[in-house]
Amino acid sequence: MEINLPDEFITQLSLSKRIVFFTGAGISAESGIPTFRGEEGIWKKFRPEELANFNAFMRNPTLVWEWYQYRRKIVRETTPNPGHYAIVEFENYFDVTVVTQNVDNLHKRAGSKLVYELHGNIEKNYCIRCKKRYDFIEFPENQGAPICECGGNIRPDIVWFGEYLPNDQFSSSENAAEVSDIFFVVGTSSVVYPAASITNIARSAGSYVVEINITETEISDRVNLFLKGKSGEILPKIIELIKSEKAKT
Ligand code: BJW
Ligand code: ZN
Repeated sequence: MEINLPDEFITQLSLSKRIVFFTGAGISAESGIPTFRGEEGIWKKFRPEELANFNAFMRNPTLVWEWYQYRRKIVRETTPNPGHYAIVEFENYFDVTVVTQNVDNLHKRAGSKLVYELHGNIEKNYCIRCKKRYDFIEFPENQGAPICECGGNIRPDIVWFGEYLPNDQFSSSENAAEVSDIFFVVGTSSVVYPAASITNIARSAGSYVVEINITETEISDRVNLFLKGKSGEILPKIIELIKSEKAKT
């Protein structure tokens, strides 16, 4: 795949110190994890209002729990892809912050050091009554929704529709966007709020916004640079470019 990296972007890289990667389901697509929207998206088969909100969970905890068990299995069987690893490599050259909407834990598994998780983590759970944590525990399959020792339901630590984002993760992400020199928006449709508002913060603060996506999105006409293609191919190309520029100096 031939990608064209304009001189303006190359200059911008050479002047930059702080980089934020704002990522969505598309960065994990090449690991085999389905995205949410679009032709291959999971919401084609499963309706979000039936599975991804608290009322749905209370109506049918087992249905919702089994849905997450199914997704956990997919996540555990996959590995990070070259896109995740390229982001880790950026740490050799810049101060990198990853702000992810993904719950799949793949950035951390790849080795990224600073990751803010805006929509939670599928490997984490808590009791809705006493808030006891049940993180990184493998629950047995086909045994229904687990119950805490206090009698409350255990739920995945994922932000469902209508729920607030974790305040510390969100405000730290806003701060990182505010002081970033380059802000990459990778593999997200940018339709889910308030997460998508982080890009507006970066843009208003004067950060150079680069979008990487296989298709144009809501924000493509408002970014400094749109790179069309797979993140697992484009991000390693940018790393190659950085290495060759460093070799010149
Ligand atoms: C590639 C690629 C490759 C593919 N390389 N690219 C009306 C207007 C505005 C807002 C609202 C509204 N009605 C309701 C709201 C609020 C709502 C919202 O934003 N809804 C919109 C959908 C309309 N937001 C909320 O409810 C949030 N909370 C909130 O607002 O709290 C305040 C409040 C409190 C109380 C009452 C009322 C308000 C919470 C949002 C939580 C989102 N949670 C989910 C997870 C669900 C659980 C689960 O995982 O099962 O988070 S939804 C889902 O979408 C998930 C994702 O993180 C999120 C974003 O999706 P993402 O990552 O962008 O994926 P896709 O599939 O959309 O896009 C993938 C992209 O990748 C595509 O562009 C592809 O082209 C690309 N791609 N392969 C590069 N190889
Ligand atoms: Zn409990």
